[in-house]
Amino acid sequence: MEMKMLLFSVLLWNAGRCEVRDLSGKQFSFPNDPKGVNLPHVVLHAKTTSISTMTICLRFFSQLKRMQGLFSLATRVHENSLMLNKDGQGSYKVHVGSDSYSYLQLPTNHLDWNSVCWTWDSQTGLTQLWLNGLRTSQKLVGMNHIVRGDVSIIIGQEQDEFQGGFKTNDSFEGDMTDLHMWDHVVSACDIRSYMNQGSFDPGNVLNWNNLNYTVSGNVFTQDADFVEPVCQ
Ligand SMILES: *[C@@H]1O[C@H](CO)[C@@H](O)[C@H](O)[C@H]1NC(C)=O
Ligand SMILES: *[C@@H]1O[C@H](CO)[C@@H](O)[C@H](O)[C@H]1NC(C)=O
Ligand SMILES: [Ca+2]
Repeated sequence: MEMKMLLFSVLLWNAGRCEVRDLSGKQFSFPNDPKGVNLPHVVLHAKTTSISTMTICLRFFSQLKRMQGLFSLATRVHENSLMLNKDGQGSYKVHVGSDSYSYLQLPTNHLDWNSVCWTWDSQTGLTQLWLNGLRTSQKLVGMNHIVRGDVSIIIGQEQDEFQGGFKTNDSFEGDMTDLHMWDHVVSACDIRSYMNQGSFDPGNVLNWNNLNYTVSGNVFTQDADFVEPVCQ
């Protein structure tokens, strides 16, 4: 009986609540998860069933020097349908369908924010990564691939199966803010503007200023300090 109650409350707690909020000036904080039982993560709800061109931008702050997932979009066919992760040396891996490319050892801050944008166009396969105002050259990944069907978008954990398959050794630890996703390749000018705190058109697939999300486990919503706060 007691066990059933416990299970029930764990299920309830895990089920979380869908929230739609303007998170501008806010961040999700993912502290460490010493017992590894919470698998803290945030599900981002997007209304999309087909993606052939996209840009994702986000800012993260993390001291962790191991592999960690930054963005994980899975379909029922491809667990790493659109995935971005980084390792301890600052190498970033972009994954599209069953194709991937690793940008080796990009200069990454460990005691400050990192602004990262990733663009991909299936028609040409061209993909590019931006980090803190710098950019990589164009690479080819996932040419002619189209992300189809139900999508499951998760931050905080990396999916090794649709909506699950989380492992504590590639979970995200730190803070994340200003996550946007567009269904087109955002211009270099707008990306530079995003990185320099300028104005930009918010994402039309995921919009931090109007985000539909569900939190699970120890994830905290706090004031972000990417834009220098004015102290009261
Ligand atoms: C938020 O996402 C949930 C789950 O996909 C959906 O049922 C709900 O309609 C969405 N809310 C809004 C306001 O889009
Ligand atoms: C994480 O652990 C799993 C097994 O639990 C292993 O297969 C995988 O390679 C590990 N990943 C990293 C990034 O160390
Ligand atoms: Ca995976």
